[in-house]
Amino acid sequence: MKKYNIAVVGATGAVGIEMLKMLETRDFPVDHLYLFASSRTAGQKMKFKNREITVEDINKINDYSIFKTKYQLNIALFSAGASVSKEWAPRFAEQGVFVVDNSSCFRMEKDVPLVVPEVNPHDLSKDKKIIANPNCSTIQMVVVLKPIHDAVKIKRIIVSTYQAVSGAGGKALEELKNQTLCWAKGEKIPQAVKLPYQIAFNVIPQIDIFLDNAYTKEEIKMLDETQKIMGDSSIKVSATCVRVPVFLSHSESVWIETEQKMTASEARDLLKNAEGVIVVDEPSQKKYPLPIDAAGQQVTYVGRIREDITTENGLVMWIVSDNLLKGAALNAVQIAEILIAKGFC
Ligand code: L14
Repeated sequence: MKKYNIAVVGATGAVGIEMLKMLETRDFPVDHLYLFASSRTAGQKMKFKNREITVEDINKINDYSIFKTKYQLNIALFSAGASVSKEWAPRFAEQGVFVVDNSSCFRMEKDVPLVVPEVNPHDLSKDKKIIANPNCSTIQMVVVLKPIHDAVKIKRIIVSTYQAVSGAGGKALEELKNQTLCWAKGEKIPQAVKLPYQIAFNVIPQIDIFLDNAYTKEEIKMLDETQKIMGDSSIKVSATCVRVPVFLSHSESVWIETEQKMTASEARDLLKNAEGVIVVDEPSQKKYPLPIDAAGQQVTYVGRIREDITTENGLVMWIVSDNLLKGAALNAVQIAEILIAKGFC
């Protein structure tokens, strides 16, 4: 079986670490693996299968042709923030390397496919070297909604998210841990640094910056990205994105209005057969998706499916998935798997 040379840029970050795990647990056909990060964490050693790989400082590379000649890279997985992506993704792509970029940098560019493998793998092509990995909250929502949209056409989505702290990175995770420990010891809780306010024992209705229309950027990403991935600019999305004191997995309360009616039991049957989706929906048994159950899992869970009592063609549901896996690292690795399966590299 052919093997491929892979780079991970941002390897030491919360998502980068999961990218390595996904490549390993999914038995991705890796030949050489190159790890890059900024000078802050370069030099660190990371384990991959039985190998120990030293993280290289990306800023020490000034001859980009080595991505092709010396490293012979096929695919680079990026998760080092939008500014690194903006600078470095084109330098890899110009050397013929496919870049799967987890940042928001290129997502809405016309010639950049924005891909969720269960939804729009057909948007990938051999000559579009930069591919964007969507926002975590958007990915888990469209995986569940696409089969419903295909069946009865979704007109409108109203969603509130309950987003885990890991979305804001490893330092934010430390912040939640530390605040909780201080509280438990009866000590004064230190000032928040990574998040806008104390997150322990709190919820914060702000993720990313505010825009002129009073929505946050995260909320507008859910609108723009849903339309692009679903290939339908008529779908309306109004989101409220909220940070909750959960380590892993985003949860979402999702209300949809459809053109034709779909009953809750029809939706359940449809979603039972949907790729990457597991229905957990037995209220009488107290069974519904929980973030602590979704953490570490490679699927998206949906439950609490019910017919809306305020409108004819409405459904309400609860969607949960690991934000670092399907919301980031897993989706990126799945895109890489499709590039290989289609023979693009
Ligand atoms: O657009 O939970 O990819 O802080 C991913 C992490 C948006 C914010 C993105 C979070 C970001 C999100």
